[in-house]
Amino acid sequence: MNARDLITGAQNTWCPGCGNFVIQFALKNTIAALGKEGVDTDRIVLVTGIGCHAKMADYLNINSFYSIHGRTLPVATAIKMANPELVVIACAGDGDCYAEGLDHLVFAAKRNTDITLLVHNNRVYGLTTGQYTPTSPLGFRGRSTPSGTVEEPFNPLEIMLASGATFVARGCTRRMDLLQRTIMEGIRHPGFAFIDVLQVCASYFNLSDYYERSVYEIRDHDERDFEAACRKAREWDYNTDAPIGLGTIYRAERPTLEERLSAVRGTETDREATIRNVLEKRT
Ligand SMILES: Cc1ncc(C[n+]2csc(CCOP(=O)(O)OP(=O)(O)O)c2C)c(N)n1
Ligand code: SF4
Ligand SMILES: [Mg+2]
Repeated sequence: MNARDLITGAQNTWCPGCGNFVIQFALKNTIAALGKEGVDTDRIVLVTGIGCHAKMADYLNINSFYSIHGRTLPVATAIKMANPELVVIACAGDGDCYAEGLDHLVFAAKRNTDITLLVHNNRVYGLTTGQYTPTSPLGFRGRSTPSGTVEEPFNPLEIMLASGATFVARGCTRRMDLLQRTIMEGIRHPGFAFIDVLQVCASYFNLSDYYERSVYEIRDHDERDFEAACRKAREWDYNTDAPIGLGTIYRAERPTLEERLSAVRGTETDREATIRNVLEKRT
């Protein structure tokens, strides 16, 4: 399928200037490029949460599952487990994935399920009109914090490194070409690929100028070096001014959850044998 055919006829309700358009464009081009390499578009499944980002499921003409807020990753994991042949891409919001669904994010990284996750990190609850999220900076004034938040944000890249993610990257909607390259790298990575996408929310947290002056493309960095990745992740704390590196900061090889399960499928583990013995004694 060519890139033009990947946009549906659904009425688009994203605000003018919303960074979601950039993510949509990058995803569409990536899927079309995969198609040219022989990846059947029918093998690709998109899973979304609930929020402005989630409308991607309505706007991209591919197999999709519009899930529920905070539960994007359990649904994506189930799809991959049921059919490991599928290419599973998940689009989640920062509220969706760093607040309500944070535990699922940590476990997806721990399990190394072969899913590519794009977090549309606009650092605000967009759909519900401007409440703060775990990555809003200290003092953010929004619908639920008119006097400014009193909480420090957390750094999702550090959380992912600590949780065992095998691919950790950051993109920004102010740098579409680099974002597109990073998404392709994430999809090609065999394992859980985490991409935090700094996304401009034109209506409730417009950081266009700030990102424009702060972001840079990471070069001369050893992605296989965990300590170097931690240092790179800590360069910017999502709060104070510092250069914001974009691109892949960490990559490692580890068997995926699906691979580990298929290795034991058909064989009886000690634990399964114990359970069977206990059940047989009962009957
Ligand atoms: C279980 C559940 N909790 C809360 C909500 C209400 N809700 C819908 S969207 C949303 C926030 C969306 O923010 P985010 O995930 O950052 O996505 P964005 O709109 O910014 O893309 C919330 C709290 C819901 N629909 N379901
Ligand atoms: S509220 Fe923000 S994230 Fe939602 S569509 Fe508008 S600009 Fe985009
Ligand atoms: Mg958000």
